[in-house]
Amino acid sequence: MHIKELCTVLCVAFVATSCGGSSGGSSASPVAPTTVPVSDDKSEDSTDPPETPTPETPAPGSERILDDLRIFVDGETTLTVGATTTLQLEARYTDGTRETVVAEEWSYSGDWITIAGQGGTTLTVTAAEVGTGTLTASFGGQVETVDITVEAAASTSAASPEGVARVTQADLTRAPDLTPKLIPAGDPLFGLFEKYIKVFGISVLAFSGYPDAMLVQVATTTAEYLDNNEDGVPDNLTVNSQMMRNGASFVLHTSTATNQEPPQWTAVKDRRELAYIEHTTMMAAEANRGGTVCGTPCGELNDTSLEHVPELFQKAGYMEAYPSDFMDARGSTLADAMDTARGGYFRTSPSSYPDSAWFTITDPYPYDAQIIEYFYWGLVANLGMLGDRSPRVCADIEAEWTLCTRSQFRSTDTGLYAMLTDPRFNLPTVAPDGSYR
Ligand SMILES: [Ca+2]
Ligand SMILES: [Ca+2]
Repeated sequence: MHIKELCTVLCVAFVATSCGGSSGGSSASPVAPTTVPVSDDKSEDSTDPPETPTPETPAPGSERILDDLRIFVDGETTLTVGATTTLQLEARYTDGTRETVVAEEWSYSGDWITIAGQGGTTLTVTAAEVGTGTLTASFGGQVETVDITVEAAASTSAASPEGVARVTQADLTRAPDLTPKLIPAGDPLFGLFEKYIKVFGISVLAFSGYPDAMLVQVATTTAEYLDNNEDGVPDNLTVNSQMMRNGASFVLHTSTATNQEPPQWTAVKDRRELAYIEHTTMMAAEANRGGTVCGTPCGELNDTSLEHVPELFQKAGYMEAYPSDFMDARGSTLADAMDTARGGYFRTSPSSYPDSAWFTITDPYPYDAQIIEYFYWGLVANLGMLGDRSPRVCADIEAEWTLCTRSQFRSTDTGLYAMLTDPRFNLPTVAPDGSYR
């Protein structure tokens, strides 16, 4: 193996340059340097930042004598494939002074890392493949070695320390398994939630008592919206990465009280184990397969996931991935479209709107909440999920939204329609039908 061959060379160099020297800190064994863990050698120093180089220069006529070298690693000495770290070399002198120096030579054993860059006193290395070995620097006739381990990148796709329900990098591009899974004993969320399904960048968390069939329905709707062409990968990876980073989660509960926080959520929401979740959308047990946006008022089944999934991917995904277009504040492209739809800018809902307005919500929502609502109405109208699907819905919603059919929406709300069809955003073009792939 490369490691052995090159290590032999380095060991020879090590013996030749350090035997009998005053290199007290360099305890790497000349017999088997790759087996000496750096933590045994300099556990106090190796991961600390180097002290500020001492600027003092030797007094005239005197000469500093090099006593020791130390390699400082920025971050971990265990890397994953593809990770980068930086190293610096510090020279320590017999008079107690020390300084960061430019190594005369850096070398390493094997192919497990590559030198990605060298500038001044800094060396940048990238982990190339799984392996362990040493990285060596020479200066002033001495040699110093640090052990580095490279682990498989797959380790980053293992269950997160935040628990099995936390979306990982690997989940982002993996076709979701739409069967409910129990939070296992020992998991950080065990006892808080009962079960979960992960769908690309979103985690669907359900409290105990939530019907499995509805959990599956929420996850299915989520998959259909996020992977609208149903090819097994999300249509907008940027948006899903954003949702992964901020822990976007559905919280499925069994409370039937409307307009108040579900007690099951109140009981756990401030737990430290849930601190990674920055965006949530609550959903009661009204996600019926075959249901519609209109639901009961139209004599149909409710499926509130059709409304709530767009709400979460707007606020936790699109808004943060494309702030100038989707931010829930005045001045974004979406906000401008909404102001047109309401016949003007209204910071809070007015009691009446200009006759030209078609988004005429009077519920006392703040401006940011109105934008999420507006985005939802436009999206589902464009997907034909209102009057095209449930003709009776038009009368039910007309106090708030009057563009009931797809054709009404497209011919009137040209601002939002342009956003929904902008190829940069890859928004859904087909209504979810309860079946994914
Ligand atoms: Ca897709
Ligand atoms: Ca489908």
